[in-house]
Amino acid sequence: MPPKKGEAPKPPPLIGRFGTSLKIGIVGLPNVGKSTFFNVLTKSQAAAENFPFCTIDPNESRVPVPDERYDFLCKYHKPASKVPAFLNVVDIAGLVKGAHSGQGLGNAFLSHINACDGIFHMTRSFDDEDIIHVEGNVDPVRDIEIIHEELRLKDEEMIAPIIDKLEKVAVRGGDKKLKPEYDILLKIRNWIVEEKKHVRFYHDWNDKEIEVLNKNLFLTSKPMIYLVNLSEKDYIRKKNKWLAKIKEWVDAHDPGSLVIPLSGAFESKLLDMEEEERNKYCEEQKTQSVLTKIIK
Ligand SMILES: Nc1nc2c(ncn2[C@@H]2O[C@H](COP(=O)(O)OP(=O)(O)OP(=O)(O)O)[C@@H](O)[C@H]2O)c(=O)[nH]1
Ligand SMILES: [Mg+2]
Repeated sequence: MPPKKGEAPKPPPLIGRFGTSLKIGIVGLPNVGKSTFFNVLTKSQAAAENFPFCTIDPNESRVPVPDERYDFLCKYHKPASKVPAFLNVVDIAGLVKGAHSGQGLGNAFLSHINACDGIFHMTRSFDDEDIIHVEGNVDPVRDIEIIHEELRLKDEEMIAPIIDKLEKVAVRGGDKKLKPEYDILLKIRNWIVEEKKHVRFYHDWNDKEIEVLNKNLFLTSKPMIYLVNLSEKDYIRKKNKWLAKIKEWVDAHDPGSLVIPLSGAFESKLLDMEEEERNKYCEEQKTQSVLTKIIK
């Protein structure tokens, strides 16, 4: 149910098993700037923090999370070994329509998303005739819906055998202990399959339901941050015709999730500069890199 007027919206429940190192996958259509963002994120942080970051493979990298409290503790206690919190970032290949049934690079990549705790959903809001758009034109709201539908369809596929298996024991087998779990799964299925919604969109799952959701980690229950890739010009002037539309869409469908504008082109440019030049450029343009904010 939507919150009543005047009532603050309830924050989404946190679904998932989170450890000390989080793994975030960059997801989006092909050619929207995911790898560019992955590169600037991993390189810039390694350089800025002077931390021996570890590339796990070309598509997965460890990014330390900047934290003044941590720096303060290290300075005072001078521990023999220092292990900052870090984020594992995974650059996942582009998804296209039909990916859940194996289109494009399809299914394998959906399983890469499955291994992540959260999702950076990258959308393209920059115009550039030279960069092919798989859908023919720039329309990030449509693109968000395409990606969402693929994730949802994958969950649809995933929940079916879970329910079948449980039905055998809980309903036909008459194992009463399992009946509540079965009923919860039916409710989850109804939400995903009939309502055609993401698990994350519903904020009123109760504790028992969250327990079942934690046992079966659906793609659409993963926390999502929307990254809007702008041209450098739009990023600097903080204006882009799609931003309000995307924000509106997210507030209406996925309330509570963050929308962060960035510019892959701008961040790459900064990365190629020496520190002094970079500071001067940011000062002149009255802007700064958004990478630290994203990581935090
Ligand atoms: N103009 C412009 N081009 C960009 C920007 N970010 C990325 N590109 C270009 O877009 C193309 C695709 O960028 P990638 O980062 O490889 O895109 P991707 O999302 O990883 O693509 P796939 O791996 O194919 O899914 C490259 O030619 C980039 O140079 C940007 O902010 N502005
Ligand atoms: Mg890529």
